[in-house]
Amino acid sequence: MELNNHPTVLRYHERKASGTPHVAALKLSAQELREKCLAAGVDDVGFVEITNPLLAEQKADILQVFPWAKTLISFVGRINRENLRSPARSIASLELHKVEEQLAHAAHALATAFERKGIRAATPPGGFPMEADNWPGKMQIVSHKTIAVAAGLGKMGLHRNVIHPVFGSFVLLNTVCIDAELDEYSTPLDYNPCIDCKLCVAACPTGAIGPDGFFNPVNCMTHTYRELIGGFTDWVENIADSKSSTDYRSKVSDAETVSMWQTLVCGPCYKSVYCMAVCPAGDEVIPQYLDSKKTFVDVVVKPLQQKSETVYVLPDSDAEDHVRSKFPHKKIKRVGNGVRPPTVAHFLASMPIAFQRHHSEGLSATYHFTFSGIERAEATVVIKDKTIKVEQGHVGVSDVSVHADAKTWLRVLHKETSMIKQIVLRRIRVKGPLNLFKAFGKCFA
Ligand code: B12
Ligand code: SF4
Repeated sequence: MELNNHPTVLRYHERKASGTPHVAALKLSAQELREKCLAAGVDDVGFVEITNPLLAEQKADILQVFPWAKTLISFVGRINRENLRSPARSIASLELHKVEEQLAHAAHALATAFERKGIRAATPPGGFPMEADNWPGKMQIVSHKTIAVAAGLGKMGLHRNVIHPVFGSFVLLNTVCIDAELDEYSTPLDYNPCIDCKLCVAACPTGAIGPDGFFNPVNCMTHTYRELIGGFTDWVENIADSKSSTDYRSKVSDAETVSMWQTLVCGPCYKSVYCMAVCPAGDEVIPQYLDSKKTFVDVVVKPLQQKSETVYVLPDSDAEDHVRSKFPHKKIKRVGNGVRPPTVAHFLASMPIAFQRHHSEGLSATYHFTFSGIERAEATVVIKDKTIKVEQGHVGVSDVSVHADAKTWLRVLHKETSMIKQIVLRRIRVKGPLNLFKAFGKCFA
């Protein structure tokens, strides 16, 4: 059959001749769209144009996957508070799954409605699945938090989660990308709902949140994502390295194996999320806190602080010290988190994320790195006042300079060979005081 005689093609020409547009008007009403989103089951919504400067950092990544995207529809799903606050983490995890599903269904229904109107629409996931090929780099296509902030749905609080003005921290986020412009876009909130009470700092079992706004994503991830991504990798390696079932059981308790099964079957079992659970911000949440701060702490914060549980930490990390000093009744379990930089570029980029700032106390030094072999790179790392700065090239005067064969350096990081052996073999050469080089290593667990 000739293509022009095909029934589908004939209908297309008929529609075209009758003037029926196959693409709807490309400037949509923000008000109408808002009503549609709320009807689809989201709890609040805002609209951001792809050219909004607040999206500058992620614009290229979004356009690479959705080159046609003109508008981002950002929305929140409200989390039931008592479920998230429960010391029974199964209840909290289930609540998070339910809200994530609710948002995914709403996003899917909206995308279907858009497509039927001839408008391209796509629904990047709220959480998992993500682009796992990019691990341990950026696996998410969109950063929902930044979009939600630009859409006026809240601001990032001290704990780095977005706090909605009404629902507070009890929200999950999602985004739909569409190929249409709106007649009106949202503006960011003119205040931060975070009241700086620091209850998230007090409740976080790993000390990942600093009272000064510092956040350690790796210490958070090692604990709360024990059964996800890198934690899962570590579990698999425990199996691979075990000589027998008895040997495996000496590393992983039966309860942990059952919990891993739960995660695989029922969705992630998060170990914590206490930072969101204890947050009193937001119009709906704050009365309970302002009525009596003491009762709020007794009823909401203390049960989580006092809970006997295992906290997963990297050996010799700030998190390990934190549990020991703040939560001596909690059990510390030293684990790996499966994060292995695959390249020197990844190693340099991941340093600020992996930095254990309290372990750098008293250290003030500049390090020059020169990598050769499969990857050539020069970098400067300055550690002082418990901060780290990584720059390309050799900047300033170094206290220690390190020349390393790139492949060998990565093998040391992956614990496939020892640093001392490679220094003796001169594949890694260190010039400068050895104690400063050792102190550098202590800043990364
Ligand atoms: C990566 C990620 C994480 C990482 C990093 C967290 C972070 N602060 O970015 C880890 C594993 C630690 C994590 C933990 C949690 N997450 Co999370 N996470 C994400 C994800 C996929 C991307 C976040 C993002 O955009 N970061 C970039 C910018 C915006 O964040 P930032 O804070 O300015 O920058 C940090 C990161 O970039 C980080 N980073 C950079 N590169 C890498 C690489 C690795 C390997 C890691 C670990 C971190 C990291 O370092 C920066 C400094 O802290 C989003 C889903 C999505 N697709 O958007 C959910 C999301 C942010 N997470 C969410 C939640 C609920 C959590 C948890 C409560 C855990 C849970 N479900 O168990 C904790 C809370 C921790 C906290 N206090 O922030 C919600 C937050 C909802 C809200 N109200 O804001 C989101 C939006 C999921 C959703 N759809 O609702 N998460
Ligand atoms: S999710 Fe848990 S470990 Fe991570 S920052 Fe929040 S309270 Fe801390």
